[in-house]
Amino acid sequence: MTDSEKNRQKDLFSNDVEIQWCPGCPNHGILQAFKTAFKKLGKSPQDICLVSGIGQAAKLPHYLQCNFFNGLHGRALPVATGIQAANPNLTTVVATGDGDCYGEGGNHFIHALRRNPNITVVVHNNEIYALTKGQASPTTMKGEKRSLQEKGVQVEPLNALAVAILHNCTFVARGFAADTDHLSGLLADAMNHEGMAYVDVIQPCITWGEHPVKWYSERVALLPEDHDVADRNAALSMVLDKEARFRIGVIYRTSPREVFGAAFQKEVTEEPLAKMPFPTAEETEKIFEGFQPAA
Ligand SMILES: Cc1ncc(C[n+]2csc(CCOP(=O)(O)OP(=O)(O)O)c2C)c(N)n1
Ligand code: SF4
Ligand SMILES: [Mg+2]
Repeated sequence: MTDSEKNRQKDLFSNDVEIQWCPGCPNHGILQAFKTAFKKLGKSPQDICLVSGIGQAAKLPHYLQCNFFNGLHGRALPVATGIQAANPNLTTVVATGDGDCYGEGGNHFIHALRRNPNITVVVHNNEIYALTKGQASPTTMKGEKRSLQEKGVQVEPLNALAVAILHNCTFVARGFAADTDHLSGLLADAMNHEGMAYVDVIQPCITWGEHPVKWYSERVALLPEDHDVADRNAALSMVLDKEARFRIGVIYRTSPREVFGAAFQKEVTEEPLAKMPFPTAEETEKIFEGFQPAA
């Protein structure tokens, strides 16, 4: 490879959009991990579609050179499910926050687990609503203070990893935004997996969060070597164990099951929408005729 080819490959996913995250925010590490993972898999920008809602996490697709859809807060999962069913050749990836995915989009999260779309879901879990200045999110630990919860959060956090394992999500992992090398490996594995692959990323918020990155780095450790990723009970025990909440790696991985797009095509269309010819003007008119108000 010549130097100019190497540079082109290096910058394949970079664009010139000004990054709005705070300097030093570990979201920068997640962005880097995405670029490395795409390159590891030999992807080109046109192979990928990133989908997001609203929040600091949801800005990630702005900073990557590829297809993307940035929509409403909490609504990335149904959009990504539709995109993947319409064009199964795309590597469809959701970048979302703990508020976006488990709060406003919590209902979609549960039903995406049931449908099993062939997408990767990456949650920047900073245990806070960062964009709106530091309110508690569904993953804030009980007792921790936030900008609105001045006396500390009164309820236990949502255990989204346990919910995913219980609903037989076939790839469940935890990463750390400050360990970019490890995270890029997890993201590449997740994107290679058929079916919904879910990666919850510990992402300290250094502006509104309670602890600095160092506090997390001192606690984060790899899963034990003897952890059996195919053992669902072991995976569940791991995510129910509060002491193990900083363990990173693939927690649960099992054989793929039927993905939503395949089931959808059997029921509704003969082939993916992206492969079907555009209807002619006459055919389109005919479709609309069916929607005329009754006289
Ligand atoms: C329906 C709706 N409710 C609330 C908001 C306001 N809002 C924007 S971002 C956000 C929180 C985002 O938190 P999270 O998804 O954790 O992302 P982070 O900023 O922490 O990365 C909220 C409540 C909104 N835009 N739309
Ligand atoms: S507010 Fe927090 S999550 Fe948002 S960019 Fe700054 S450090 Fe990162
Ligand atoms: Mg958040």
